[in-house]
Amino acid sequence: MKLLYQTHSPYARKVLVLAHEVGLAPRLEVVHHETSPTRGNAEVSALNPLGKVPVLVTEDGFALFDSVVICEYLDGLHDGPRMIPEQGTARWQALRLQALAQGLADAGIALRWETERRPAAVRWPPLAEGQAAKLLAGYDFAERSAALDGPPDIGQIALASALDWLAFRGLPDFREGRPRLAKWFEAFRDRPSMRATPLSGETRD
Ligand SMILES: N[C@@H](CCC(=O)N[C@@H](CS)C(=O)NCC(=O)O)C(=O)O
Repeated sequence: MKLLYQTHSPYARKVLVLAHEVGLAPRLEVVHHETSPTRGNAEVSALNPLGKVPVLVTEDGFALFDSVVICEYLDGLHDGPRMIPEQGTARWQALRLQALAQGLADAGIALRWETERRPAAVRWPPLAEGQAAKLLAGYDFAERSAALDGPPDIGQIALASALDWLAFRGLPDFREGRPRLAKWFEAFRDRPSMRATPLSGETRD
């Protein structure tokens, strides 16, 4: 399978961390792609009309996006413990935490547009403040979340991928005043799946 990836994407990293966790990483050909709405990437856009990574091309040649769908697909390809719990509270805790993590990454990207990516003349500070507020509220929610307990699952993988990216980009610090989240993250970051997938690189708009 081919994974159209990006070394500085929290969404692409989530997919690759999951692949490592379930033993599927050796079956992936990982290819880095730069993407930005201001600079089209023809190869990515040919497979995903939204022009975003990650995209997974399956062994049947079917192109899957986005990261939530790819994770679900990969989780169906192995015989180990499911990263997306099949039922009960564990399922909804994990999926809700994944949704939170997706939203944190989305807010972080939106904040970066308002603080550095968009030309200074067309930035709007109230929008930056609103996105930063979402990050802080999301961190507080994660600090209180029961989903941090228990074995690794899609929620934890998504959250660790989002938080590590937010720290990598110097966005508001999730550790400050949140000791439980900070401790959980430090432990999760040490997992081989996280160590095997370091973030690097700059966005090119
Ligand atoms: N909801 C998507 C988000 C993917 C996404 O935003 N990827 C970014 C890289 S971090 C991208 O390729 N952006 C290019 C663009 O917005 O045109 C997912 O979970 O896969």
